[in-house]
Amino acid sequence: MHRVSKLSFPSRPALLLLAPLAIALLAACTPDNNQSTFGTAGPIARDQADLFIFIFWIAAVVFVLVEGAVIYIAIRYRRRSDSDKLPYQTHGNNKLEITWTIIPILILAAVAVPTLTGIWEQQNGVPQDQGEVLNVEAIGHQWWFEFRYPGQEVVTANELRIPVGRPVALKLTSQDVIHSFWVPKIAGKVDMVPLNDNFMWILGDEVGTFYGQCAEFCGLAHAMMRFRVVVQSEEDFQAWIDGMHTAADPPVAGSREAAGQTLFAQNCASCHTVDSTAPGSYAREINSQEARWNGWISDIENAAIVSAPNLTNFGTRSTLGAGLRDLNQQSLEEWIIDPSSIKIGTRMQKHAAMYNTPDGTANLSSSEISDIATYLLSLKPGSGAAGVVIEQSEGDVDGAALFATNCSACHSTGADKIVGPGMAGIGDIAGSRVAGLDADQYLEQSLRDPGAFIVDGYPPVMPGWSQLSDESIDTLVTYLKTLK
Ligand code: HEC
Ligand code: HEC
Ligand SMILES: [Cu+2]
Repeated sequence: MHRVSKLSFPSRPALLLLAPLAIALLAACTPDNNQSTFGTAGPIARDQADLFIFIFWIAAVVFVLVEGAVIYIAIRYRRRSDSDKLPYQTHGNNKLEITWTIIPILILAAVAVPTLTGIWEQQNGVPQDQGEVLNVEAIGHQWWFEFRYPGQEVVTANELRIPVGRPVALKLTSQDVIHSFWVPKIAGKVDMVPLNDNFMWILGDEVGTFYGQCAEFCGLAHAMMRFRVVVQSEEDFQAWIDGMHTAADPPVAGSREAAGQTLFAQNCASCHTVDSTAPGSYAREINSQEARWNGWISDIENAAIVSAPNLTNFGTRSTLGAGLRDLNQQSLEEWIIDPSSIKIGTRMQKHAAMYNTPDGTANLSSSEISDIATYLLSLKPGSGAAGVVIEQSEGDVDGAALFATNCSACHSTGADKIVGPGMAGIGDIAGSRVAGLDADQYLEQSLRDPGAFIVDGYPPVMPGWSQLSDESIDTLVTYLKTLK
């Protein structure tokens, strides 16, 4: 007779080793764990957790009854002698079969009622009676989250701020592959699908910071694609919105921040916007992000630009690298030197020209890196009135600085194409672009009404500059003509 062999000896300690692992995994379920779905902080997550507990108890009862019966029958009717005689064989028992068909139907029906009503309410039922609904668009990117507030004209990344107790209607989408939006203690999970909008609403009913995580495998750094939801009092939230419309104070000439600003304009501004505070800059950032995306798509291997987190008022953020690290001078320097020391596979390291070095780390000295980090951390709402354009102090408008802050995201001062054409030699070309306009007229017109002439082969994404003073426009035109 064939005997089933016992577990061979060495595998038993291996099984014992699994016990601590199982305990460690279970520890993740304690309600205080940052990503536990049990300690909830909003009605959606609470309904989901309640539904889970309800189904869990039904499953537990079914488990105990079925396993109990199996064990009881196995013991009660075990083989007691060596006799090979078959026991009495039964086939079919209508009463029993009808019973065990009906019981699961009843159980599934009982589970379906709260499940379906829950799905319906969470997808369609943004409550209108709990204060004005806040609309937010969340966009997944490999490997970070972009958040746009169309009503407030604010765009930020990786830290979603919402007012406590107010419903937030989320439009979820993705720019590349499928991601999933999940904030275990507040709500989840809904897929973020390219070219397709999904909707959900959330509400945080406790002030605090909550962990979010991409919940759909999306490539190499999927597990490192996190974010935070910061639930704030209504006043703090409004103050944040106002701050996002307040430009940082320009760095003092000669300071480390000033050096950092120039280095940033040269190395980083083609992908990152830092000045989305002025009126009109929201639309501009959405255009730029689209243009960066198209730039990347058109040459995925060698593109010099790709859509990237907006860094406006970055100094007010608390995390770095999509929720991976606390943000401070040291972590920020590490990130700039070598993003993959914090997160593998970033498009920043793959495409930013400064990482084109033998070991892939930044082609900048440590003091330059430190200046850039100091500058980024200094980006906080300044003393200026809301919506001020970044210009140098009055009477001292410097063309290079104006260009660095307003134009260098899309134009290099050399021949390289970024989003728009490189500006080297523009003074010579400008006079022959449009019949009847000399160089000065053409350049000025290009700035005052960018839609008037579109250079062949480029997307019509150049924003208007109505917010720049006449003096600044003149200064820019003069500066452009110096670029050879
Ligand atoms: C080719 C485009 C590109 C360039 C150039 C670039 N970055 Fe980035 N940057 C990215 C992308 C994409 C990410 C998102 C990476 C991720 O999280 O996967 C990023 C992320 C960041 C972050 C983290 C943002 C956050 O929300 O946590 C910082 C800070 C940053 N970059 C700073 C810089 C600095 C400083 C420079 C110049 C020295 C620079 N970047 C140049 C594309 C770029
Ligand atoms: C969001 C990206 C973007 C920003 C920011 C931007 N531009 Fe442009 N610009 C473009 C694009 C794209 C073109 C080419 C298509 C067109 O003509 O509109 C262009 C064209 C131009 C041209 C015409 C070039 C030619 O060869 O005829 C000039 C001049 C110019 N930009 C100057 C500026 C200046 C100065 C600033 C800053 C105040 C600026 N741009 C900011 C995208 C941008
Ligand atoms: Cu993802």
